[in-house]
Amino acid sequence: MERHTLASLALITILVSLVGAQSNVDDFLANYSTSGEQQYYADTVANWNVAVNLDDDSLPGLAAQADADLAEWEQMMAAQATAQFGDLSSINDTSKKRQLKMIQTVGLNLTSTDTILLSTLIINMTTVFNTNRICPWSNLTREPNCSMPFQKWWRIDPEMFDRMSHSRDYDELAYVWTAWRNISALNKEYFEQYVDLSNKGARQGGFKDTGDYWRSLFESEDFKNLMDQTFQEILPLYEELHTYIRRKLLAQYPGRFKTSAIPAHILGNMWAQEWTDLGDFTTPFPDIATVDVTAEMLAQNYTPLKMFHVADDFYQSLGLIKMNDGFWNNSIIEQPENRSIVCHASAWDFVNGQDFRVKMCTKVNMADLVTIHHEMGHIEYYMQYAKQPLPFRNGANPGFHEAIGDTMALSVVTPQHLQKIGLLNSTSSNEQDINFLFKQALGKVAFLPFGYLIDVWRWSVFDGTYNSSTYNTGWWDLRTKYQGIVPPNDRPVDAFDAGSKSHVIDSTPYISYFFSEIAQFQFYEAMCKAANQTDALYKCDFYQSKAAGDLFSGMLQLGNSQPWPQAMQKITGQQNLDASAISEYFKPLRDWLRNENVKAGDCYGWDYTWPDAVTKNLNTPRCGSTLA
Ligand SMILES: *[C@@H]1O[C@H](CO)[C@@H](O)[C@H](O)[C@H]1NC(C)=O
Ligand SMILES: *[C@@H]1O[C@H](CO)[C@@H](O)[C@H](O)[C@H]1NC(C)=O
Ligand SMILES: *[C@@H]1O[C@H](CO)[C@@H](O)[C@H](O)[C@H]1NC(C)=O
Ligand SMILES: *[C@@H]1O[C@H](CO)[C@@H](O)[C@H](O)[C@H]1NC(C)=O
Ligand SMILES: *[C@@H]1O[C@H](CO)[C@@H](O)[C@H](O)[C@H]1NC(C)=O
Ligand SMILES: *[C@@H]1O[C@H](CO)[C@@H](O)[C@H](O)[C@H]1NC(C)=O
Ligand SMILES: *[C@@H]1O[C@H](CO)[C@@H](O)[C@H](O)[C@H]1NC(C)=O
Ligand SMILES: *[C@@H]1O[C@H](CO)[C@@H](O)[C@H](O)[C@H]1NC(C)=O
Ligand SMILES: *[C@@H]1O[C@H](CO)[C@@H](O)[C@H](O)[C@H]1NC(C)=O
Ligand SMILES: *[C@@H]1O[C@H](CO)[C@@H](O)[C@H](O)[C@H]1NC(C)=O
Ligand SMILES: *[C@@H]1O[C@H](CO)[C@@H](O)[C@H](O)[C@H]1NC(C)=O
Ligand SMILES: CC(=O)N[C@H]1CO[C@H](CO)[C@@H](O)[C@@H]1O
Ligand SMILES: [Zn+2]
Repeated sequence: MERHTLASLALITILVSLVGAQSNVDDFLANYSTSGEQQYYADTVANWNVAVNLDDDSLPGLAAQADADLAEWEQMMAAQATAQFGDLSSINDTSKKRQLKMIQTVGLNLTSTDTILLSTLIINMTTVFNTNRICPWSNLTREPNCSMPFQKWWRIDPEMFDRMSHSRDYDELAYVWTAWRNISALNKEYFEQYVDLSNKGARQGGFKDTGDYWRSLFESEDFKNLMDQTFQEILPLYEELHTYIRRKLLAQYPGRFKTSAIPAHILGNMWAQEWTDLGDFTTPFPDIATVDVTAEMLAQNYTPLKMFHVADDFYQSLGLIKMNDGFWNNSIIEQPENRSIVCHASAWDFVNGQDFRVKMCTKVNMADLVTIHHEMGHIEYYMQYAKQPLPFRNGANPGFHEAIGDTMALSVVTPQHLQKIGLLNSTSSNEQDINFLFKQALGKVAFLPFGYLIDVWRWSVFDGTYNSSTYNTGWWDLRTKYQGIVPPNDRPVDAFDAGSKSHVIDSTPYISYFFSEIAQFQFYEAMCKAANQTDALYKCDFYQSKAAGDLFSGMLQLGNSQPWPQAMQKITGQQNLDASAISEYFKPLRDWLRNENVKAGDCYGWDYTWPDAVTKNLNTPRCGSTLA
């Protein structure tokens, strides 16, 4: 492959500006798409290879080089576009103008050397994350047993995840939680270097810092404010759930905590981001048949492959595009025995219109069935917009991308649908409905403050509000303020607890998940209307509705060819992100929780400061203030 040095890049820029006047926009854009497909393909292959084989030391270097080649090509095209078309004031066609504007913006603008360094830092952090292990906990002595052979030590996935979900031993949970953060702290120096370098690239790309660049992808004036307003809208719902769950946890772990904010390690998840696994002792009506179909899936000998086919069938039932041969041939859907891979599920677009893959360490359970629909949503979006010009082969914004598969899953997990596919004998009753909505809330409502705060934290890191000596105190300020949780022990001064989350160290923006959690209910509501579903929103299953599928694909096919409010309009008939659909969905549960919390005479909220909250009693926060 031809390599351009910086000097030749400058020369090309000069040459192009001399002869550029004659070139025409269509030629330039056609060339951009053709050569871009090759560039993106090569880079995607190199990064895929690393993710599926962390044991091969030669692969990270190749991926970093591929990233640098791609970056160099993007910079060259940006320079050409600017040399030929200047500030685009002479381009009248809005679509072409939008494409050229995107081509002229490279985001992180770094030299090859710096791009390689940046990629290497991220890969190194990912490797630390995915290859370290901790000593297993001994049930006998109730402490870690480091005499076990290394092969039996616990990985983040599946062993640590499994213990965080299923252990009900307060001390074991605290051990796993803390040990994982000890590993995370190994990445702190890498992360500091990553922040500096990424910011340098953002500034050289014309942005204030990396957070400014990431937010620009949403094309919204005052995006921070839009997110904060949206969060405030759903906060009262979160507080009802928080209050209810805290009461259950106080009963489950009597005397173990006295804080109004909940200890972060007992919420059934490594990051307390979803509380779904607390169902065994928090379900509103425990005697009613469970809405979790994991046991039934196991009884029916479901395999990961079968789960993927169930998802593909659902998409096809709406008339959407089915997964292609390459998808089935090349995806990795089970954790290999013989090597480390990045287990965190992901969906890959090789940007050549044919090659789409998922990588996932699938387990047979209901949560992974939902995750499969999520990842397949990314693939469906890739396939739907594959015919767009290259610059538009993206989600309407990054939040849309996260919402596609989740919108499908909202329909799939309804008892109504699970009954249709033979996984549940529905006994539709009020109690079952509340159990169902409660399970959904442990996943989706519990997630809202977490989905919001990750990037509130990172924006503040990138803009310098937090520096390396305040990473951790800043992190816990936000965790307590928004989620109402506290760490189970005093954190060491050099801790890097934010780095315990994969998206933070692999440089994946996160606010998109928050956006998605709101928008997916808007999409779902719109598709339910198209399918003529007139019952309560949370009961809607649009399985087999071509009308719903057509509405969806009309939006998906747009890709990023128009600003996201246009895509929102296309599916919902209006342009705004809006929490009214999620609020309507959870309304029966919110009323039920309110009633329970009031009956128990409980207080709402928590102390917003950390670590002071650790020493305060439960009843200090805003008793009754959200009861109005
Ligand atoms: C596009 O590529 C063709 C051949 O690859 C070349 O002749 C033409 O000048 C290019 N056009 C532009 C606008 O770069
Ligand atoms: C992974 O890398 C190791 C070390 O280079 C190599 O032996 C192995 O064959 C690779 N596995 C796959 C599936 O590529
Ligand atoms: C763009 O529009 C302006 C004013 O509408 C017109 O004068 C100009 O010729 C147009 N340019 C092109 C390239 O079509
Ligand atoms: C990445 O990790 C490798 C292996 O541990 C190390 O040699 C290299 O210096 C690290 N790279 C950076 C940029 O820190
Ligand atoms: C410890 O107990 C848990 C159940 O609480 C069990 O799943 C696990 O296998 C036990 N571990 C060992 C090493 O026996
Ligand atoms: C610790 O692990 C070793 C090696 O497997 C085993 O022999 C020993 O019994 C374990 N100790 C406890 C307390 O579980
Ligand atoms: C975490 O690291 C600290 C030292 O920084 C050590 O004292 C502690 O025992 C470790 N905890 C676990 C659970 O690994
Ligand atoms: C990238 O940085 C170089 C060197 O500072 C600069 O010449 C170029 O205009 C920048 N490109 C973009 C697209 O910002
Ligand atoms: C998928 O695998 C089958 C069987 O090995 C093969 O015939 C087919 O060409 C492959 N298709 C793609 C697109 O990889
Ligand atoms: C539903 O009930 C029937 C009859 O009792 C039983 O055979 C079947 O296994 C049940 N299916 C599920 C999914 O529970
Ligand atoms: C939905 O209902 C409307 C009005 O009754 C009807 O015109 C339309 O065909 C129905 N659509 C579907 C998909 O059933
Ligand atoms: C109520 C509200 O937020 N309205 C906004 C909806 O979106 C349009 C266009 O994006 C804005 O102009 C409105 O202010
Ligand atoms: Zn995703």
